[in-house]
Amino acid sequence: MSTTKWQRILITGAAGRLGSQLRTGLQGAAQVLRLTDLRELGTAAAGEELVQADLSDFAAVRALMQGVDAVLHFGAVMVMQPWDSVLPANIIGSYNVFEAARQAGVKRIIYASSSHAVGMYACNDVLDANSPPRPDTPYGLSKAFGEDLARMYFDKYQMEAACLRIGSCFPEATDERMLATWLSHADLVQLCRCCLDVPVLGYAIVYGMSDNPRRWWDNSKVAFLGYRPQDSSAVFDNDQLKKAPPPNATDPSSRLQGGRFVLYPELP
Ligand code: 15L
Repeated sequence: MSTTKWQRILITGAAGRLGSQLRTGLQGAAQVLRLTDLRELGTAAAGEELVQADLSDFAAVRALMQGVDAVLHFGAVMVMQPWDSVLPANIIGSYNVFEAARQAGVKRIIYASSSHAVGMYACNDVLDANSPPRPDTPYGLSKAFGEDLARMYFDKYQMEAACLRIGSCFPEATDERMLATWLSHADLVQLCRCCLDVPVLGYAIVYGMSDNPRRWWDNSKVAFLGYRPQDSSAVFDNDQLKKAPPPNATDPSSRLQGGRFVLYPELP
């Protein structure tokens, strides 16, 4: 279901892997989509405004926020990155986005958190909206910080927020872990639309996964969002994936939800 209740939605990280999916998938979700990234954004389609900006520059973020009433904050460095790049991009950048949003009177933020905010839980733990972070990397730590930012700006200023603990959002599931963590691009778009459309969002922690038969996450506490994933990792559960060595119970990368990423920085 599309909505036009939003005047102008800002998407950060709009040239990125997921941001570019939102750029096309959320067409029509607002009268105007303002897209920002550090990188080149190409040519503006109808209803788009393109602004290249560095999220670690507060003045630039304040300017980005003018006239915006909802934000999808997907701008960040990727998971296997050292603290030196995580700090300006994910920590300072996210602070700037939330604070500038508050100053501009933004009503709602959809924040791209990550399964790496909870990557140190065991694969046989079942997590829900009340599960506290257990980050596995500097990146995961920055995502936990972003969830706390969202919590504070909702509690103090009633700026509504959904923190999406996104699993593995790729065209296909390519390893055994992804049978649990996979999120299709279409389901990501649907999830974001649900968070934009729901009349009252409040503060919500949501797991970004498709309708996977194997699962570690329980979204029942956020059923009010109406998210109904249409895709499933079952279609990838074939001999190709089973060629990989079977999980070793003592190896942290098989035992923990963050998978091989929990080994960072020892194994890049
Ligand atoms: C993430 O948060 C990354 O952005 C993505 O590249 C994947 O590696 C994903 O996690 C994952 O855990 O598979």
